[in-house]
Amino acid sequence: MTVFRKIIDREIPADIVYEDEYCLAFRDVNPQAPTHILLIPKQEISSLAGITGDDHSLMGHLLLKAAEVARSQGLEENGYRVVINVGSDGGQEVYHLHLHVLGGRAMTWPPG
Ligand code: DGP
Repeated sequence: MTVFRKIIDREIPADIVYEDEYCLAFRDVNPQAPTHILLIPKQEISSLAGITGDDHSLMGHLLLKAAEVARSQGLEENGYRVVINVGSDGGQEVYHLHLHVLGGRAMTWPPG
């Protein structure tokens, strides 16, 4: 079980900004931008590499909600970045699929 399951189950606190039947969004404990939100499915999927065809509507839902959360946080005008880290080279630390929604500053490219 990961720390994100404990957040879903309210076993540990988080600053939750959005929740529905399928997903939860909360502020990253170690923000890398003025606004840094994590959006996770309630279903336990370890990483993007673990999705299957059965997850296609859930994945679409997550992208729609990432855009909605960004809009609700006032990020739409200046733009923002959505990131999914996958595996060790991708920098993934928590093995429960999550989308990072980052904004409030100009992002650089290429990413580190
Ligand atoms: P990643 O490297 O893509 O697996 O990102 C994991 C993120 O999760 C990282 O930015 C820090 C965040 N994080 C880890 N533990 C907690 C926690 O207990 N609460 C919150 N809010 N964020 C956490």
